[in-house]
Amino acid sequence: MSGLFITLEGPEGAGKSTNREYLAERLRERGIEVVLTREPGGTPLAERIRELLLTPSDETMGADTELLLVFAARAQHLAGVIKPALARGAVVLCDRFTDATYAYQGGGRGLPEARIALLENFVQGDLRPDLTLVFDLPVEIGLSRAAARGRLDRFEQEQRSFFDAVRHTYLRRAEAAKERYRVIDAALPLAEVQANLYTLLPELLERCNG
Ligand code: Z5A
Repeated sequence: MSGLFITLEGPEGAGKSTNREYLAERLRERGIEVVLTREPGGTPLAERIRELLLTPSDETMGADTELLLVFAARAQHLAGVIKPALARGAVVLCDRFTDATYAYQGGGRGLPEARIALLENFVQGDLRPDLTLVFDLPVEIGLSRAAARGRLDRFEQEQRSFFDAVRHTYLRRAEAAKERYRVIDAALPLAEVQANLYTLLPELLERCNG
């Protein structure tokens, strides 16, 4: 595959969607084809699975059910959007991907990493993001940004310890594979976050051309 697969990760309210638009603009103004997408979701069927995952319900969803739904949506998304875009050389900017599964289903729900890795290999083969931007910020700031938006989704209703584990998992993964991850301080004012993202552009452009 000749495109570039960039994922944006981090806890709720970290600014992934806002900064995904910013990065897309910077790349498009240089004539690069950018595909913006998100997980769970990205295709009509995967968006229906997203609804199942995010909508609070009286029936408790089992952790393994949640894991399988996440990967079912991912399989659809990969086949329908991500792989075709990479095959024609586009840059794919994806709001969350499998790092979120390690963070939420692994860290948050406590599922074994080996179980996640098994599904990762099954669904993705050897496809992994080329670059992952982790937007990091203290849990309370992210939750207050999410709360300001109104009704909380099924994940946002979790306990504080869940979000601590999510953040810790992201940072641990970024520390363990520095060549793939860039950690961005998302607690800074937006203009400063974007100034920091701007400094990554030469590297992104080099990878696009390489
Ligand atoms: N999930 C999972 O469990 N397993 C998986 O494998 C995957 C996902 C893929 C949906 O994600 C849920 O799915 C997610 C994990 C689970 N958990 N939840 N909830 P989502 O990406 O749709 O949900 P989210 O993380 O909650 O998105 P978000 O709250 O929209 O966050 P965001 O995209 O990172 O932030 P934003 O929309 O760009 O910004 C939020 C607000 O903060 C907005 O008003 C901005 O204007 C403001 N903002 C942004 N940056 C700043 C700065 N720097 N300063 C001040 N204010 C700012």
